[in-house]
Amino acid sequence: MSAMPPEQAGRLGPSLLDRLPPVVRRPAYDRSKLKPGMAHIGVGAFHRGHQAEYTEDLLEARFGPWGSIGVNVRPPALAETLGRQGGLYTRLIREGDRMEARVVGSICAVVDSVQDSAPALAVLARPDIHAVTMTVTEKGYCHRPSTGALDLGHPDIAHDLAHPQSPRSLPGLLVRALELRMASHGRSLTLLSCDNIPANGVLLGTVVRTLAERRGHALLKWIDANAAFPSAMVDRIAPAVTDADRDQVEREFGYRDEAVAVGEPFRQWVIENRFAGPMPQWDLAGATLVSDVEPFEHLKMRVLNGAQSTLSYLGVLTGYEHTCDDMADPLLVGFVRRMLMEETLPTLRPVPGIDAAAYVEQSLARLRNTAIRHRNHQIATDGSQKIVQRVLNPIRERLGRGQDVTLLAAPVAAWMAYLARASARFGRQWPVADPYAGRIAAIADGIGDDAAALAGEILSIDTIFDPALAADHAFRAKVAALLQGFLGTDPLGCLRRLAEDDSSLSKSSRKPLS
Ligand code: CS2
Repeated sequence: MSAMPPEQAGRLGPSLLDRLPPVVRRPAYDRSKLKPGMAHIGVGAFHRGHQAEYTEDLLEARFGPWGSIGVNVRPPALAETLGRQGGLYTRLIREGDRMEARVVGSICAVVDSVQDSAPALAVLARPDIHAVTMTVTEKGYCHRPSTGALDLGHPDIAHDLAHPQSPRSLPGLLVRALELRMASHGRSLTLLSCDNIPANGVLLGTVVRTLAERRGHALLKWIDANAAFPSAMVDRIAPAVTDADRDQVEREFGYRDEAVAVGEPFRQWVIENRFAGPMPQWDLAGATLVSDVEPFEHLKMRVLNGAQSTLSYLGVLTGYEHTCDDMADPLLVGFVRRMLMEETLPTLRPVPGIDAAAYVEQSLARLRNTAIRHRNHQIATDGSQKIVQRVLNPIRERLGRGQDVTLLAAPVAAWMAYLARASARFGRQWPVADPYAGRIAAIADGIGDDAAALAGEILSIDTIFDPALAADHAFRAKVAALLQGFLGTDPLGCLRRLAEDDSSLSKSSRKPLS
């Protein structure tokens, strides 16, 4: 690769754009003319690797006032990284030995609003902002995962009910921004969730309306008439960025970039075509606009994300570091393929233009990409917020139809084992980040290794497990049996036994694991 001469090396920023090495693609539009038309809350690696790149493609295809103001409401602050670089960053696409670099310019400013909501509110209430998009992770919505209702007991929601003008939660921030818009220019707003949650627009609409209702009927009425909450399915594997990635940019391209983003070549964005006002035409950049996102999101969350979560828990239990390490183990790959083909696919509605079995193979191929160092512990993070849409919903549907869930019970039990093994009782085998980590560790400390009692107690957490599901005897028994194995000295022995003794799967079809 041709690096920039060392004497010119510096920090990425607008003044460096004309001096980037030719191998780095740069904005093909005049960035000095870029005006903001939307804001994005949560400018993390995923946003930089996905939506901001779609916007960049759109600006190149048809230039318009669709720069994005990045609003950052959680640490780390962005002022010294992306902010100091004028919103510019390098997006690296990696696959095998191949790497492709592009400096993206679609984020035109960055606002940190971590301690105080005022800077964020000032942006969200601006009349030239027509859309607010967001990636705040599953737990940012302050909902109960089992039902999608706002969790009124959430400490940030309790705070926002008492102090609505200085909110801490995402729902509180959006309600206050809508209130400010209603009271000033009155312009409509589209609020587009880009998080991996089923019916994310419905969920966002629910948490915002529930909170707004408490602020008064007039605000709720205004929101119903002037705001839209379309759903969207987003997809690109974008692991946490490491020092090695930043150092590689410096070494190969000759400049320092503190806001590098890394991703795989594949990307997809399916957006519900229901907006409150002007919107960027992301369809010109490859996004798909549809009237119903649900079949797309079920396919993606149950197949790709379901595979990732399953592999992450089983992978940690086996001692592997990354998804691509899990994918080098024939036992794990065989199990996951079979789970998806036999139990997950039959729960899916047909998706226009996509063959589901081919999608499974494509997903597994993506997970095999050795250039994407996606840590199992990263994917395992916040599992309590992820397993409902990835695993529990297909399980519920199958049980409702009297179908078997032997294979899908494995990720549930593996998730329980992952959290239990992080407890003092099991020797704190790894640190866990999950809002339910403390509660489940306390359960494990109290119960110890009685797998049936442990599974029963975890299944009784009704904000995660729908009570009817938790009460299903067959499901409980399968989870308990697998959990016993996953807590033992040979955690994957039970998967191996499933593979060797197919009859233990109690299935009519008897295909070997391969
Ligand atoms: C991953 C997702 O960490 C996780 O939960 O499963 O971030 C996944 O990589 C993306 O949804 C892919 O689009």
